[in-house]
Amino acid sequence: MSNIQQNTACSGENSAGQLEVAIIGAGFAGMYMLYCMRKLGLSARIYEAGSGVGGTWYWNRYPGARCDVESIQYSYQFSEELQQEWEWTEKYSPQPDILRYANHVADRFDLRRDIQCNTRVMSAVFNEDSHRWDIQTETGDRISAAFCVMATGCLSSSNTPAFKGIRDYKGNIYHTGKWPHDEVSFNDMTVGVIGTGSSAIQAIPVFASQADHLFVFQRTPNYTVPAHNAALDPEYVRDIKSDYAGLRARAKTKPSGYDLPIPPLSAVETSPEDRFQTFESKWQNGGVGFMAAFNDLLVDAAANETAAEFVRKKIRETVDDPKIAKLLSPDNVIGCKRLCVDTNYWETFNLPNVTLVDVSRTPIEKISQNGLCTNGQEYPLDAIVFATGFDAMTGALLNIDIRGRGGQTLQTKWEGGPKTYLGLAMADFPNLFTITGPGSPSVLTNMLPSIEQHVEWITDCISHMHANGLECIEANREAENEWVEHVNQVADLSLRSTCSSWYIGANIEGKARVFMPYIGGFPKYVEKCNNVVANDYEGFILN
Ligand code: N01
Repeated sequence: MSNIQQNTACSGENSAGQLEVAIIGAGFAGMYMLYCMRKLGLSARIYEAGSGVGGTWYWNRYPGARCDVESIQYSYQFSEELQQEWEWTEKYSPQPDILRYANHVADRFDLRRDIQCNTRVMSAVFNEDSHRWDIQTETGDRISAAFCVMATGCLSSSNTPAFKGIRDYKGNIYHTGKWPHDEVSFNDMTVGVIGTGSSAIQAIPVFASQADHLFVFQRTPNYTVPAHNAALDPEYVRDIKSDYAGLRARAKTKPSGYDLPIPPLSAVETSPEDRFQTFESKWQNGGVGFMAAFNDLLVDAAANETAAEFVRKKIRETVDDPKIAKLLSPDNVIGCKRLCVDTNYWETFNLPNVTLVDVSRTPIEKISQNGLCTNGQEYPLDAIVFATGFDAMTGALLNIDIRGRGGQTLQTKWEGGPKTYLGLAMADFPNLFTITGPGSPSVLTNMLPSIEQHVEWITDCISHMHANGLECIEANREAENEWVEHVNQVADLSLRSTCSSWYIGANIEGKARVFMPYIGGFPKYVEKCNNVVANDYEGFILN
């Protein structure tokens, strides 16, 4: 690991004015974008709402938070030196390690002098006279930029359901996606957690180890597989580092952008005994690779049910009380909502200080002064944790007042669901790019390679424009419509589009129900992006 002194703050001083590229967000996407713009010799600056870099890993610092994609792969590949010098110590790194890595990158590449923290962007308006973006921040900066790059993240706008009485509650309320920087201790407290998604499933075993009593308010049970996290074997790391490029190249041939072998085997065509052995070996290996046991788990309902029933059996075997086991057992498609990865989640419900409260039929009525009310009963609580997820993919963008040609707002354009060309750009919003926007593979892939692919595409595009004296690039409406239609069509081929998940916006009241990420897989998507360039930026208008 480098001994460069880590500076967790940003050092970019407040400065308003003219920029070539304004970048919104200092997560992994924003930082790499800044790095690439500097390489092109362009003036670029990041505006970041938080007080430090790291994006998701800056905000989601709840106990138990870790990445469930192997860190060896959930990392940048643009710098061989960085790959070689950084030492991941665990298979699935905890949040503090990933945040340390983000800070290391900021220092290693001297990014901080162009990162302005504590600066929330409120609006970005395309000025049709100057052909530039006029950007305003909450702190009063006014910036004019030729290009505006939204690196705002897919899961960064937290969702707090508007329960009655929240304001009257006397205890502390936390959201996993906006966890305080100071240490939170639940020792000797009675704590309630709302939600049983990935965040809750990681946090619940930790809360249970601290709290006097933990109440888990569950609306829908979720499938989870064990992480079997472990320290990384230095010999394995040496092997990877001796051919990191090989690993990265293999990963890019996989739909998930993650090097995970997918056997050419169908679950329904495999004998029950062999099928069980395959699931068991994937289970013992741990992690999201469980869904790669067979090639038909996400396209064939009968195949999917074999995996679902395998997990339900594990729940019955692990949880002592059959009634609790039943309540914890999902009955829908496994992998439809994002599969969770845990450490001792089911086991936690055998502890005497943990109570599962089913709110599926009797929703949470209100938050009272002293706790939470459901089914006519008040649960007195010293603290409540909302593990209630995010307004995914579109929330962070729609929180900014973005206006394109003719003053058209993004809110209006996306009324019926997000519309983009390749998840990268939009008709009527010239010179505005979204990194891992809706309509790109993003959340269905390993985010880091997807981010790098987008940043490099945008960088090549801006470089092309400069080389050819071009001022504006904008998706053409027909190409955008065709892409949106294609994104919907491929979504329909997968079981993933069949349930009420955040992928289709179902977790947010009033949000249009559209399957937002592109499910066609990383290689197909990259091929499409490359073909667009090879065909002279097909589907874009340049002038
Ligand atoms: O959020 P979620 P999350 N009353 O939306 C419940 C990524 N991630 O933060 O299912 C009662 O999955 C809701 O219930 P239901 C990952 O991509 C990655 O956990 O809507 N309950 C659900 O149980 C993940 O998918 C890692 O019925 C209410 C929960 O809140 C994504 O982030 C770690 C409710 C929300 O679950 C989001 O995960 C963590 C209400 N009114 C997260 N409203 C990695 O390791 C909502 N709920 C990489």
